[in-house]
Amino acid sequence: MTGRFTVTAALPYSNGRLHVGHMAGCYLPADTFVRYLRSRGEEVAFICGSDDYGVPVSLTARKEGRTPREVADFYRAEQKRDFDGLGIEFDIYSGTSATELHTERSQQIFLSLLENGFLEKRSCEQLYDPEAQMFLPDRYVEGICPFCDTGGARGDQCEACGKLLEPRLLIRPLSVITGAEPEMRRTVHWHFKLSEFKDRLREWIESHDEWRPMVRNFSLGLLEQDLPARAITRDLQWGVPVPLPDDPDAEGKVLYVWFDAPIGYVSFTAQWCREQGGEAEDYTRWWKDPDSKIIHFIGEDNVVFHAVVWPAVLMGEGTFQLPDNIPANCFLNIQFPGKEEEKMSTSRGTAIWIKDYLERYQPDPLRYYLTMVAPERQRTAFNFEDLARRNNEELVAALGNFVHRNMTFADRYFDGRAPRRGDLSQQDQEQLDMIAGLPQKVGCLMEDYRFKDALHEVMAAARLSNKYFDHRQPWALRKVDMETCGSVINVCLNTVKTLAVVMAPFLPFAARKAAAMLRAGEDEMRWSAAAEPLPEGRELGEPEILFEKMELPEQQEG
Ligand code: B3M
Ligand code: ZN
Repeated sequence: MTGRFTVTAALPYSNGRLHVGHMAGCYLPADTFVRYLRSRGEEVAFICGSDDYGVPVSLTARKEGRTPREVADFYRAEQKRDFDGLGIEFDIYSGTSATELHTERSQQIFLSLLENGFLEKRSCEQLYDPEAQMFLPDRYVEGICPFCDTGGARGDQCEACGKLLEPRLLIRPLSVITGAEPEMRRTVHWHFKLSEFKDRLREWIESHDEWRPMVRNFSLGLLEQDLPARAITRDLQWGVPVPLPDDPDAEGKVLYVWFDAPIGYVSFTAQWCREQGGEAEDYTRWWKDPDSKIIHFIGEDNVVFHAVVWPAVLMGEGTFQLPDNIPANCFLNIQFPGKEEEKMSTSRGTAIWIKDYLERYQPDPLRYYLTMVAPERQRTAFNFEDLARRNNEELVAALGNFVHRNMTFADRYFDGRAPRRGDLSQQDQEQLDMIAGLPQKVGCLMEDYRFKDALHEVMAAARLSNKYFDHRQPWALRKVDMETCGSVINVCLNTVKTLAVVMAPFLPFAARKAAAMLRAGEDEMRWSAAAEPLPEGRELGEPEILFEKMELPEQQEG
């Protein structure tokens, strides 16, 4: 795996703060992956921003008595704080309503599709709210899902079964704004002829047998069914205007939010290129050059849009590369003490907010836990007690302890310097071999998007290293054989260095501290330098604790 990577994470709707479910879904794995690539010295663009248009933001604006633009600007800034606090470092965090480049790019892609014959203007029936006097697209309507019978299904997609919906397919639909029973009215919309891409999509997805089975099977399953042409315009104010000034039918219409949102990845890349002092057009390097690999990190509910609709749009447009992989995570449920596992839900208040967590705790333990329970293959659950326990038993007792006991040992008995490596025993050599193989082992798993397994390898190495330390007993050797003791500490400090490099994508804050203690520069912290020996005699920094013990929420009260 070498070259240039365009890595995106799903654009959150700018209508609320972010919780642990969002992070586990796509932002944390994306950030971990990007940190790994950068450590390998790859060229990476890490692109994200908010999804501002459409019904979700409009509904929040209505509820909060603000304009959609105010809501989008407000939450975009708040979300950025959540990301910063957790160390999720995008190259750009923009917003679909925050740059003209997005309007231009979206309109241009719409026009290309029209020109290439993949759009069709059609008269159709839509739900209309007679009280509010407006059409009710997407989430403006809720009702019963015709596929799985679950109530409270939203007009765009059923959360329970993941199927794409249309408001008029809902059983007993009601207007979310007024509660009124909607009536049917005729309107005109541009439809995207998705079915024309069926064969190409199937061939393309089938050629990617390295994708996660959930993503592959779900998408291939959709291609087995009918793919009706989908309306990509809406009768709304808030959105990218349909760019057909000479067509009276286009008046008062905007692009559907799921049409313009993925284009955000492209327009934000253009904005970033410009901010870097280049031209907006330089985005083509990241999106049209076959040497660039495009990787979309998303949550399970977004698979249909990223693995089917968006690639079809790109095929229809004709000049873009298709995504190389779409690593989607499943949902993260939540489990409160003494309760059953349940769905994380903003509206029911069953979520843990990043902002609340960061008021009390360090970011790394949350990153650690969310990777260890990551829903990479199936849904898993967040449990706060489990987080605290794993922090204490794993981060503090294994990884943190190994680093700390060696840094303090060198500080105390070797004058704060890396001791010389003399003759090595078989155990010393085995420890060095174990560490030397670690970057490769962890790296292969990262490249396979198996972040949980990769982190397990790091932790297994930390545990073995503690065992090595215990066996070699440097505290006893110190009294009888300072030379051998020095060799053992030398091996251990080299272990700290390798661990610091391989933990960095997961635990960037702790890794930075460890690097500072080793006085290791950026070059020494590269993936390829992970097992290169630390210079003997190197003056070390002050020993510091990497991870604090976490108290369980109940214990704090008492
Ligand atoms: N905003 C849906 C969501 O937040 C949507 C993702 C857009 S990615 C281009 O789940
Ligand atoms: Zn359903």
